[in-house]
Amino acid sequence: MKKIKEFICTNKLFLIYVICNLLTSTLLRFLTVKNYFNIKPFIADLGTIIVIGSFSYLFKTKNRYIYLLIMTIIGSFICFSNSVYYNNYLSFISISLIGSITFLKDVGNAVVDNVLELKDFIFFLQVPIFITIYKLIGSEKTKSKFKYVFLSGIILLALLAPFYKGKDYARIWKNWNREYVVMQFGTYIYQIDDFVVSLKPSLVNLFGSDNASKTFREYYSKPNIKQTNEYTNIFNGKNVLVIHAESLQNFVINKKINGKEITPNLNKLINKSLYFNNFYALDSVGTSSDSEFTFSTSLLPTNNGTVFINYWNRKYESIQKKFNDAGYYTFSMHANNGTFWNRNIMYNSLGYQKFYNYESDYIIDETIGLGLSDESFFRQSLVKLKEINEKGQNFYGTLITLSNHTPFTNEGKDLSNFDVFSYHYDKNGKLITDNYLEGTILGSYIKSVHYADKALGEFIDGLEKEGLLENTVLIIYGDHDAKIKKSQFEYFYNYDRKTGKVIEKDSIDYKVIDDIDYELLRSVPFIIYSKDIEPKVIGKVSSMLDAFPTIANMFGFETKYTLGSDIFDDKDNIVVFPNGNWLTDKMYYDNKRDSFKALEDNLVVKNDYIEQNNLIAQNKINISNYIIMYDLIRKNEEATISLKEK
Ligand code: GP9
Ligand code: MN
Repeated sequence: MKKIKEFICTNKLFLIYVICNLLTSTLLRFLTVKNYFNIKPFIADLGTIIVIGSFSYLFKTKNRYIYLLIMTIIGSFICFSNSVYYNNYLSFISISLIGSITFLKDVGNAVVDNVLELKDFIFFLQVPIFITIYKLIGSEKTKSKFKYVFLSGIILLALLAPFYKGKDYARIWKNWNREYVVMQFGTYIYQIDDFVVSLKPSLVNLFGSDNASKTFREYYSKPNIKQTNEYTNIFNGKNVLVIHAESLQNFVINKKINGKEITPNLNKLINKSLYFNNFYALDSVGTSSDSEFTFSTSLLPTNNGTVFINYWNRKYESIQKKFNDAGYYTFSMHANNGTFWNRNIMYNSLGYQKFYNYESDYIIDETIGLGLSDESFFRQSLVKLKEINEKGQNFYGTLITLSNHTPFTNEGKDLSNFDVFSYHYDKNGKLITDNYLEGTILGSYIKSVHYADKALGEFIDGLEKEGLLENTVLIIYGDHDAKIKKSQFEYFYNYDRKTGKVIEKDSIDYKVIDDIDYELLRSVPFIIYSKDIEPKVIGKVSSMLDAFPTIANMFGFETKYTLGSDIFDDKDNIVVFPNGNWLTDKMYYDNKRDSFKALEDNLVVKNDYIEQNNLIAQNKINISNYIIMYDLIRKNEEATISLKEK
């Protein structure tokens, strides 16, 4: 006790450093993942802070302060960036993303408006506190305690180690569920872990590739006999236009406000199409680019960086290559910089023959948000499509929209005048106008979607007029959700339009939106239209991973490495999210919390069911990552060729 007291009296600065950093990292967890009652990350942070701080004792007394101050500033910066990142992506920042950080610049105001919040700056508070205390107490001339302090930090961590399960260690090694690692191991271990894991791609070809190849071979060893179904070959010889609809979420479809449809044109099209209304984008930190990647390859986004940026030089089996092989002209059209998301490079790997993009192919005559307005983009694209069609060769083209991108306004102005006010009569019969969604992000989003729908409607009319729909399959998907906060949906669904007030939280009519409801709300529409298709709504769960196998079947293509399923195959489907959560028609499983939500009444859950699906999800995530990181498709193809030559 005496020694401890003595240590406290003579090492005040060190203790202040520990307390400041511990409180700051704890605050980060409280404001993000909110795991207030888990002591493990707290101890893990404490141990790590002590170990890092112990190195200060290797310096002379006056330099110890400088070292601890630098560590405190780094600590603040880590917590600040994670907080900002979490506001936007509900996840923690990764070093492997540094390559994509330039995109913040292009998104411009969207970042400043939506991403930074006042609370993020609180993490820097510890810096002036630490400096002020140093000024008050000055340098402490104590003997170096490096050995003792370092060891006590290590012992603390060692004592904690048995409280983690094998599963926790597996996750720290793979680090694909970043929130989980922070929730269990605290902020600093996560950040160190991320650093190590992020270095892995560069070291990847040195280590682990044999193991990955073995797992890959085992996974694909079972013959994949594809059953035919009523959709097999139905589209042979038809052209394809895929519309990548920016931030188009499913909840707006067929929804009316004040008696008016938000998306009248999409609704009209859906009535004549195959409409998958329980469909999920599986985007990760690569947002738009992840959805393009998953749609094209039926592989998942990687948990290390972004495929379009970090793994563009791998070999992929892709929908574009299938159409190339079938003699089609394949292209993509997008009115943003071709370099955005590294598309100009990655498109060669996917197999596109041509990329019509902003720099060379579009006249920027009307700007909304990030660039050319959707209306102008579609107008100019239609002219190009006419020319392409006139050449007589079959084509497969993707059109990427832009206007419905966060912040869903154009320099602060709404994108359409869709009415999101609410009206009710008071007891004297006087008409009262309530703001309702006016002035909210959700309100701006709805107006923006209404604009995007109008632009799309004009495009479809244009295609029709030019006869381009006669022999063309039109495919539309929402690329990801709009990242609108849960509280906005709670407001939206609990607003009582008769009174102009939000229903009381304790009322039985109050619709609580929990984390899983929110995940389910993130669903996006997937639509396949063709003149001669029998319209149908497909309620079975499905995802971007299933797009390629489903479309391939309709055109009679065989696929070898796809991880999704043909949605029309007569079997249950599973949606595997890149963070390990999964969804079936029966339940949504939250991998981070090891909990689920039943989606069927009176569902009897067998443990086996969860275990089996966990295994399926794990396998798909692992195989996908292995293929991407270790370039296994290339290796496998090369091995097959050299075997044939022998
Ligand atoms: C940029 C556009 C938007 O060209 O596709 O990308 P996002 O910000 O949604 O990833
Ligand atoms: Mn996008």
